Amino acid sequence: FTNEREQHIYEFSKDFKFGAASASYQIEGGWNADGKTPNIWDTLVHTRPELIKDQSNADVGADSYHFYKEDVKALKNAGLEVYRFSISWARIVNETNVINQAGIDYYNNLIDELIKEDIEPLVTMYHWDLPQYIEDLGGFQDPILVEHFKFYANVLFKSFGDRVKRWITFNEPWIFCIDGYSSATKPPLIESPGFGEYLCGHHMLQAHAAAYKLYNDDYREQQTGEIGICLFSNFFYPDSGVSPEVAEKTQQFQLGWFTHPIFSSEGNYPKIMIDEIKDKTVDQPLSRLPIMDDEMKNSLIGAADFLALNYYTSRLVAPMTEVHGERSWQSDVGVDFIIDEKWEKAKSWWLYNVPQGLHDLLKWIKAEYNNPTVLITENGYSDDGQLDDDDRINYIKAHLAAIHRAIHQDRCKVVAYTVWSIIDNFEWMEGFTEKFGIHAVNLTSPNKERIAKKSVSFFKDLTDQRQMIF
Ligand code: PNW
Repeated sequence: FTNEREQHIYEFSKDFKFGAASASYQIEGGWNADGKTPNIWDTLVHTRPELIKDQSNADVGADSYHFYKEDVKALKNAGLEVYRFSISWARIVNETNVINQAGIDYYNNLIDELIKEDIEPLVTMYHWDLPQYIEDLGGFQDPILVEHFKFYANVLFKSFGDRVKRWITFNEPWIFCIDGYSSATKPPLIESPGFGEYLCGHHMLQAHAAAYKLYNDDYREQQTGEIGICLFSNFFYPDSGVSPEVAEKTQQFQLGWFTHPIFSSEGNYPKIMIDEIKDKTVDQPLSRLPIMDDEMKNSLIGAADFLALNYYTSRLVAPMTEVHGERSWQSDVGVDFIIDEKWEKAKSWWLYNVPQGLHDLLKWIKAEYNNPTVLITENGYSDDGQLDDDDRINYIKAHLAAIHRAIHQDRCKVVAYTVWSIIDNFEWMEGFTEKFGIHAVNLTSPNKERIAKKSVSFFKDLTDQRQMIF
């Protein structure tokens, strides 16, 4: 009688799509199969294995390169209607910019299998696995990235655009720019805080705009699809003694960095971000945040048909007490992030269950950008991999309830939800020590069986009945 909460029935219309997500490096294996060249993750796990928590790698892993049909069955078992997966750039284009037919064949087979089972392919073009040869040219710190991405995007639209109707250019630039080019906590391990992350973000935006324009100019009329970008965000609440303006500034620095150029009517980086970074660049004639000229600004305004949002958790914004280096994104924001002790923690050190943050974030997006179409493309819960994953079910239900409130109380245009993840997989620097899947994978068996967890029956019931009780 103490913790009893009033229960509600939440109904989801047929138009709201449920699915699951994955990413190429995390599930495929086949790291050097059939003409695939190395990417920055292959390089990291082979040259610096000690940086991965369990010294593991994804050379084979769940081996979706060979067992993709099992993934499609897993989706079907859960009654899911959308599969968000990513394409491995280094499988499609090799270092001499020659197209690798075996890579094209692999994704053709996967897409055809999905369509046969009536599951929509939702394709991420880039989920962190940059071909090593492009990194060797400077990667996201060099404008050459834009030309290479455009070439790659053209191959994807031409090869798969007859069947793929929703494209996502980049997954979570906030993470891969800061971790990859500023704090050196993920590949390519470049430590250039206060510069590298902004340069990376700038070229990422240019590459996004180039792909969007290419789709508009050469493919949209015939293929009639949509193209968006996938952004990660927390929702930021002010800690006691911190003003709402400071929490708002933080939101602009994290999500606004990429949404303001694309989804606002005025374009460019958020003004507060431009101003704050310039203020903190006193010894430099130029700001560390690259200047967006009018051409770039105009190429980005409106350059997305939807926002793909990855939401996992929230933070409280507190005065800065830790040192974040002389310069960095964090010291530019000028705050620390802390958590509320009441928040329930998952296995991942950063993941706390704060469903209200998703509702508040969706309201923020609606108000800030005139109610864009949003797909929740990642949300999920990590544990030790137990099949009775009640905590995961509880986390997912709470977030679906938050989405439901955002849709029905606030008229936010949320149209889909793809849970992270369809199967347990390689969790980046954490290796296989944290599990996010709704299916387990028998990694030691030759057939890599996918084993349904309890959360699969939750999704099966939800998609059958289009409602849940929570
Ligand atoms: C996402 N954080 O990354 C990625 O898109 C997935 O590839 C990944 O497996 C999944 O979430 C789970 O981690 C995140 O620190 C990385 O708040 C870090 C954070 C959030 C998401």
